[in-house]
This record gives sequence, structure tokens and C-alpha cells, in this order.
Amino acid sequence: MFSTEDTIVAIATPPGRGGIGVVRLSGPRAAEIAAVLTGRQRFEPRHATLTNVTGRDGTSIDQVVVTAFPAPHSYTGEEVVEISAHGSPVVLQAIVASAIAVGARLANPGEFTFRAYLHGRIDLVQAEAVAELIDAVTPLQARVAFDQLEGTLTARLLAIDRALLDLVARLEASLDFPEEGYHFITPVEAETALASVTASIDGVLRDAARGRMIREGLTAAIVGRPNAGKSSLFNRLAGAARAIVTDVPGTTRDLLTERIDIGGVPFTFVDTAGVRLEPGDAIEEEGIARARQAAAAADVVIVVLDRSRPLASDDHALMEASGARRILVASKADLPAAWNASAIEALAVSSLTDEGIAELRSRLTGACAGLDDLRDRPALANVRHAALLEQARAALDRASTATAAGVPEEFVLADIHEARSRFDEITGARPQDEVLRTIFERFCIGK
Ligand SMILES: Nc1nc2c(ncn2[C@@H]2O[C@H](COP(=O)(O)OP(=O)(O)OP(=O)(O)O)[C@@H](O)[C@H]2O)c(=O)[nH]1
Ligand SMILES: [Mg+2]
Repeated sequence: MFSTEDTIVAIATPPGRGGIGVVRLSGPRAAEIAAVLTGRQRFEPRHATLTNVTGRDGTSIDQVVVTAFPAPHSYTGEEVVEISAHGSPVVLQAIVASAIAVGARLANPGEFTFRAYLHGRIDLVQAEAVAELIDAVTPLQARVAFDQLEGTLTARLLAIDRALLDLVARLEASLDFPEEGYHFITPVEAETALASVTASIDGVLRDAARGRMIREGLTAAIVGRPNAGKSSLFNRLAGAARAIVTDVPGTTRDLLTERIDIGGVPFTFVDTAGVRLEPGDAIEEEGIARARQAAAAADVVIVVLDRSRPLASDDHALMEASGARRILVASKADLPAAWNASAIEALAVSSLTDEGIAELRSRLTGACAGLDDLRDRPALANVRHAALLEQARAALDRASTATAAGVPEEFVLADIHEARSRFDEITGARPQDEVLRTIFERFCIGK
């Protein structure tokens, strides 16, 4: 895919201006190129050295701090030099250009992390975690990605794989010494071992569903009759006056969305047009159609019922349509009540006084069942991993059926080997170019 013979260079910090910007060099000539740029012979390993970088025309570009990491104790496992300059794109680009002029090559997206993977510093699961950690938008997402980077998920997968290897060894021994029959492992023992492995895989897969929720977040549609207080609630949750609020029923016409961190889960709230059976005009009619679509597509539906007015048939229709994913909210709790919210288990909320808002937030995180124990366990948030694990599980199911049917060990072993190769694909022990390409394409340059 990429060559690792040459020395690569890129700006490692985000585009734009900052106090500091970092240019990273990695490869066999990193130290030599840094020496040419600074006019210094050598840098003490892992020590910050204040020096100047000179450009191609011999004039100074900037005063910088250079840190050299000799191989193999560096991010990539190669010789790495990091040059911290003042965070101006002009300065950083000039340093990169100078490095290229003396023999470095501009790095491809994800190439530093790819080299770390190639040199065995990290496995594929950890390389993907780097991208996920950089992309994380909530603290919980960052936490899950960091767990993965630390290798906790890898360790969990390896434990499962070790159990499979043990089973393979015993089955192969039975094959090699056929006269002993099932001396090394009885069919019952093999079945028990397979059942225990599939149970472990199922545990990881259950986490996967929750892990995906943390990565991708949930959508919560706010629906209700016109003037029920949907936009006011939306604004309150967003902490900003995003949607127009007026006392005219039918104010909101189109869908408005806002991404908000609720207990570490990225929620996308959707404010919708008030639903009534007889819309006033074509625009409102289209708005109502979109509101219904948003509710149908949402993970959670917040049904806003105006507690200061009697419930109407439109309210009942909305409650029925929203199904099991709904949270009922009795709005305008600061006004005199026209009906009893607790009778229909609606949460009394006021966007004016904030009453019930904290409780609404915790009911929303409650909608993500099992989130709490997730914090203590490595989650499998990655779709690629989940798909491969499903395939491994299917192969083990076949092995289990075969064992129960008394099929010869060769066939059982073939299925177990198949499962193990899916595990290897997850950690990248048997890399495929196509997989590597799609994984590292997600990175940006300098990572
Ligand atoms: N007292 C009180 N008034 C509220 C509260 N929430 C909303 N209102 C008022 O109710 C009216 C309608 O509020 P909106 O938030 O625009 O209602 P909506 O459901 O978005 O209305 P449409 O977009 O027309 O469907 C406005 O006059 C708000 O000021 C509340 O908690 N307490
Ligand atoms: Mg509105």
C-alpha cells in the first residue's frame, strides 16, 4: 500500500492558527533531515531542544523546539522528529517545504499510524481507535475509543481466540492419534467449549449495540400539537434560542436539528411542526408530513402535551402513533394544570422555569439501557469488528452442530479455523490491502 523506505513529513496539528503547531517527520532519514533544517549535528533523544529552522534560501523561518525519538521507541516505531513551531500555517508549511527539499516526502492520510501498525507498535483495532479518539465528540466516545487504544478490547478478543486455539490443539491431537479415539477431547467437551466461546462472543456483540449508540448517538424527535411548547423545549435542551418561538400556532414549519451531549451520548434533537388533523395551508401540510417522518425515523419520540389546555383528539393520536419509544412530556408546568399529568405518566416540564428538564435528560439516557455498565467494559463500537465477530460466531455455530451430529474432527476444525481467521482480520494479523486502505483513508494527513 504505502512504502516505508522513505521519510515522511506532515503538519500534525489541526489546520488554522494556534500557539503551537507541530511538524512531524518519520523514517530512516528523520534525524538527518532535522539536522539539515536546524544546522545542529544531533539531538539528545526525547529532550526538548530550542533551536532555529532555516528555509531553503538560508534565512531563518522560526524559533522551534525539536524533540527526537530514535527507533523503535517512537509513535511509528521508526526514527521520529517533532518540530514544535509557532502555530502559523505559513511557518508550518515553510518547514514542511524545507523538509521536502532535503528529501522528505509529504505523508499520506493516516500514514504515521499506518507505520505504527506495520512496525507492530499497535494492532489494527488500536489504529482504528486512534481515528475514533480524534473524531470523538463526547467524553464517553473518547473514553470508549481510549479503552480500545489501550488494548482492552484486543485483550478480550485474544482471550476468546486463546480458548479456540486450545480447542483446536485438542481436536488436532485426536486427529493425529486416531487409534485413541476421542481420547483428547470428547464430543461433549468440545460442545461445551464451543458453547462457552460463543457465549463470550455474544457478550462482546451485546456491547457492540451499545458501543454503536455511543459512537453514532441517538435521534430524539420532539412532536406535539401546534403551540404545545416544542420549540421552547428544543431551545431549552440546546441551551440556545435556536428555534423561533411565538404564541401563533404553526410557527415551526420545517425540521430543525441540534446535536446535544446528554450524559455522554450525542443526541440529535429534531424540532418539528405542530401536528393537527386539518392543516391551514400547503406549507403546514408539508411540515406535518416531515414531522411524522422524523418521528418514525427517531430512536426516541418526545411527545409534548400542553398541560395548560385540555387534551384533544390530536394529542391522543400522537401518543398512539409514537409507540414504545416515546417519552410523554406535560409542558407549561408553570401554568395552572388543565389535566393530571401523572395519570398518563407524563413528565411535567416547564421551559420557563426549568422544572423537569433535568429529569427529562436522565429519562433520555435511560432510553439507552445498559449504558452504565458499559463504562466499565471495553465496548466494541466499530461496525467492521461487529460484522467479523458475527461471521466468527456463525462458523462456531456450524462447528457446534457438526460436533453434535458426530461429524469427523476435520470438518469441525475447518469451521473453527474459519472463526479464528475472522479474529485475525479484526486485529490485522492477516491484513488485506482493501481493508487497510478503507481504514487509513478515514484519517487526515499528519495522523
Ligand atoms: N408559561 C409557559 N409558556 C410556554 C412554555 N413553553 C412554551 N410556552 C409558550 O407557548 C407558546 C408556544 O411555544 P412554542 O415553543 O413556539 O410551541 P411549538 O410547539 O413549537 O409551536 P409550533 O411551532 O407552532 O407548533 C409560546 O408563546 C411560548 O412562549 C412554558 O414552559 N411555560
Ligand atoms: Mg415550534
